[in-house]
Amino acid sequence: MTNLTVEQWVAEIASLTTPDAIVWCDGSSREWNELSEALVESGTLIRLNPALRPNSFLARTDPGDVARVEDRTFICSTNQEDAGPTNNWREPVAMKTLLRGLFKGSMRGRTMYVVPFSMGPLNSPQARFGVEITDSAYVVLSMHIMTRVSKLVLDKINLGAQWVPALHSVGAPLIDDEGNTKADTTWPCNVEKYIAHFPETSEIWSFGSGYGGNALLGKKCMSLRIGSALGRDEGWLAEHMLLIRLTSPTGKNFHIAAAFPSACGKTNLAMLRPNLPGWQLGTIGDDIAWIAPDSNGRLRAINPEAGFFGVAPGTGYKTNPVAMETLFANTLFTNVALTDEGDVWWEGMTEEIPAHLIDWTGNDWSADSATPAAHPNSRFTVSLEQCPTIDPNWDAPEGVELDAILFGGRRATNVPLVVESRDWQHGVFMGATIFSEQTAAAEGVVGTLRRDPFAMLPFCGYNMGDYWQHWLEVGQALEPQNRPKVFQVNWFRKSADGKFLWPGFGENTRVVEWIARRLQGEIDAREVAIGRLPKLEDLNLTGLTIAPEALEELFKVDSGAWKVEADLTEEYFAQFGQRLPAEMNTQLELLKSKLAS
Ligand code: GTP
Ligand code: SPV
Ligand code: MN
Repeated sequence: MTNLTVEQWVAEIASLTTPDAIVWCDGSSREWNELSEALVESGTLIRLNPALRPNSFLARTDPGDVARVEDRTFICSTNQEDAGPTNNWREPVAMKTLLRGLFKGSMRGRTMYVVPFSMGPLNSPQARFGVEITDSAYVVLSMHIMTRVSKLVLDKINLGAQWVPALHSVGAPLIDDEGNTKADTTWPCNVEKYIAHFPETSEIWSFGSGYGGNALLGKKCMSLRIGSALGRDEGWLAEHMLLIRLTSPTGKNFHIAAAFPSACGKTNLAMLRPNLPGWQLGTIGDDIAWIAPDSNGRLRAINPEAGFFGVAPGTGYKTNPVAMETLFANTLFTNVALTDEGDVWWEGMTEEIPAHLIDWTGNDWSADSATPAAHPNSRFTVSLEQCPTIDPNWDAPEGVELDAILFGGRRATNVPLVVESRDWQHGVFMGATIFSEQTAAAEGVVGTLRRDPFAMLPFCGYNMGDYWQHWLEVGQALEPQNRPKVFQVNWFRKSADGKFLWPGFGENTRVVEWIARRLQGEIDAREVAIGRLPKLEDLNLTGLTIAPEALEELFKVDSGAWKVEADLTEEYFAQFGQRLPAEMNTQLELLKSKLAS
């Protein structure tokens, strides 16, 4: 943690990056209006038709800056072992030297914004503070929505609260080394990108990208990578999880957190509109949960964010009506298509495809175009408060008591619709072994199956083996009856002809209903090698047409395929060496022996 005051740090960075002006941000609507108008003027934002979508804007990024850049993301700990085999490591002193070189003069001709923000309600014991310095006004606007930007944060820091210095530059100075002025572009960025984290000093340096998790530093950088390292040291968990309240017809509340890899359905489940009579859902968070033991010996969770940065494609009135209703106004869209009426469109938003659009690259588009109108990772940025299903306790400083944790991924094969773990240790094993098909949320080949333990592969700020150990310890410190129950779900299993076996979306209610009934101890389950499956008669299928063969396929546990999976797990675990918790091997052996019998 830095000993500098915010003023000292800002002065130091200003003398390094040499901006034209420094603006201290306060998160006010006046600031929003001024910055958004200036960005419309300069062409970075397009104001949408106010009659259709008031106070909403479209940004089109540089085509080379459209997603998180995982191979440019670094964990800079003194020892490489502490970053572990799943992270890109750099030695901190060398990295700082390299970064200082890049940041030198990087804000010439631009304004440097100082954005004090809180992750979590300002008065929550679980909240953590940060200050982002950025030369992107688009980032400031996004931070307004995604975090709590307030000068009150500076008061807290002045009174001694810890804070994370988070430095960001798009790396596109408007004056070159010879003093010549360059014309600005609508999406300045740099081909060279570094998203660097220093967990030992809780610092973030991000260079070259203006997009999403690369640039909105409160999100993945602070709330997950720095947050997970803080959580390890302080006894809590920073997780890539949605957070919901589920209420049964008899009024019993269940709080559920779920970790699915990027673009695997968190926002959709967080906004589920239950389609079974009497069940209700409250949205608390859609991407990140901070979980800590409380004085009652239970785990409590908050959503540290204040907004949604959600995937646009696939979001429509049929799949996610709650999201569609959330986006009625005050929304920042990035890389979606523009309609002739001045509104937005993306694949999957409506069944009817508009005859003409301007696509995310700014070109004319028609239904017979070869490329999608919206980028596959195009997104909406909108306040949680606009969500019609927002939970009344979504910003309660004390958070909510956690009853269940779900792990999921995109698996065309093997993984059943839902499996319950036998106990906490088995649940940690389930989380540690998640395999998922890669999506467009990060640069890389879409569809490749990769391990994404706890959906944290790109987000864990320290050695993944230590992280599993920390999970084991946090759970074991709780009385067994106080531990959340752990489940694995998979909405994405496919038939031999490549079709999804499960309708998903609103129909996932049937799965969470079963989970809630298990939590209440109302029903039994079926023991199999990989855990506990529903008895088919307990799964509420009223009103759903699904072929009996599809249902059977959804719950099929092919022991041959699972033996192969167990062997792959053994190979995967080997890379962690001494850092692999012994319990993980115990669980693997248990799985193998159950598969053999
Ligand atoms: P990040 O914001 O990247 O962390 O993604 P996310 O986990 O919040 O995923 P999101 O809910 O935005 O869904 C990603 C994509 O998966 C979208 O195109 C959705 O339409 C699709 N999707 C979500 N839930 C389901 C489901 O139950 N079944 C199917 N087939 N697709 C789904
Ligand atoms: C994810 O990729 O998990 C996201 C989008 O939520 S980003 O903020 O860009 O990381
Ligand atoms: Mn995410």
